[in-house]
Amino acid sequence: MPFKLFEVSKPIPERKEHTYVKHCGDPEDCLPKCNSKTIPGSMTERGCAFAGAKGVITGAIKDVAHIVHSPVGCTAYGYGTKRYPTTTDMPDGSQFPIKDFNIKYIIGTDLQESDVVFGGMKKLRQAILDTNKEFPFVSAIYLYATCTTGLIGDDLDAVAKEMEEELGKPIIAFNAPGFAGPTQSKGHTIGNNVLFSKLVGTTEPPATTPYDINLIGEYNIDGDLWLLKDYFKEIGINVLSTFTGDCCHDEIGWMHRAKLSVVRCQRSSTYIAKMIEDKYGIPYMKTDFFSTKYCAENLKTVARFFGLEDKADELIAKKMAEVGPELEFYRKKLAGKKAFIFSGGPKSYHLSVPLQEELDMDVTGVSSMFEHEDGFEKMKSRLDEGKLVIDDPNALELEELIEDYDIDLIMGGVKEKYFVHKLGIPCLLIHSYENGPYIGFEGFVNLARDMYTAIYNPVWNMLEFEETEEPDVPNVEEEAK
Ligand code: CFM
Repeated sequence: MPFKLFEVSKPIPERKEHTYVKHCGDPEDCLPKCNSKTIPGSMTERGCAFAGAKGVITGAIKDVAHIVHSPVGCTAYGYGTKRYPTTTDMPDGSQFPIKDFNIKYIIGTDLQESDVVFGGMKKLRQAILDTNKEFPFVSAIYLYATCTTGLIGDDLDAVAKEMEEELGKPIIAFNAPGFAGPTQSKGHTIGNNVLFSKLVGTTEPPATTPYDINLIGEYNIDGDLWLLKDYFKEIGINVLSTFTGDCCHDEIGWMHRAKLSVVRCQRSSTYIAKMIEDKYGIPYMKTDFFSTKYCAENLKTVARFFGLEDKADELIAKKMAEVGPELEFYRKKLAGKKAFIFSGGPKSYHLSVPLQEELDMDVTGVSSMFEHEDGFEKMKSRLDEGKLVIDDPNALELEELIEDYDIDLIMGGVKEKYFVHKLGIPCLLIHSYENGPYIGFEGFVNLARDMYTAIYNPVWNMLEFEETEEPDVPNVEEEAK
């Protein structure tokens, strides 16, 4: 195995199982170990289950107040959104009364030691009353358990039920304390289950058409959703509900009225699409709109369902004529550049083939924070012989990877960006994006442009590195003696 992953520092032997070098002859189920608890001592970049529920699934819902039942840290953590912009447009044509809509309402219960000892439900009730008084215009109030309240056993469902009756406003509890699972992925599942069981089937849309879809797992990162919505509109397809980018509380309730569910992010939200299919008989399809090739293919597949393939062809031809020449420029500039993709999971397989086939880049490997076996199968199937597939890499491993594989560009998140820059390598944000949207035809040009400007930035030629000795790793056990 050419990949000497664990030589930077003290090795963590168990990490070996989380790394796989693709050999085409290997059986299909030969994958890195994944979706398991983080190994102690490995400085993971994962998020927790609360982050998965609030940060990913519900945080983009624009007309609700989110109460995080926690000491102040989780509230502050939950306040940072994923850069999912929203409009003030409501489905009935009205406007939500608050202008600065990109700041979603988040309220904390600021638990203290006495609340931990005597219970925090009283404080939670008060927070709901205060929220209702301060923000009477929100459509619903969502409550979040965190590690602290999960451990002390506060019953959020009971408080939600009691206060919903008292206030006459929907109050929904999400019991996804940080420790509920090994990663944020567990929070996705819980978020899907709660929204499905509590909301779907409870409201009716203002109007329906024979061409209505649910666009599921599209969170409108830097405007991705708006681009896709425009494409569908041009084809003649109506997005009845979005789960959950730029969406309203009531929209979730009428997802059972769509004709088809289109699943964009397959890790975080296939769950609800499946539950809607099982209960209401609405079929779903898993899709991929990153890059011109996938976007064209998948728009056609969705359009075909409604007999609108000709319209899709027209749109694709028009878009390709628009983006083709610029993409060709970037293809020449990016050809042969080595990229490593580190996302939560899905973006690692969405982007690997487009980078290779449409931009002639060399994808050295991919990794994921929280994917499960099915996602890793897709990642592996989209890579060539000898490429790397890594579960939950830590900073030291990424550092070694950059050095050993002579990487030109890391595609990752804010946790990696600055230490990668310190190594003299560009790092492009593919979670929240640099200058998105990145989805669809125009989005792929934006991505290519950002990769080009990152790699060709003259700053990388101005850096000088001094050779330094690797410091000895202190032996904590010895010193403690
Ligand atoms: Fe789905 Fe997403 Fe992703 Fe995700 Fe995420 Fe994300 Fe991601 Mo960051 S919902 S799984 S939990 S595609 S925030 S928009 S980029 S890790 S690969």
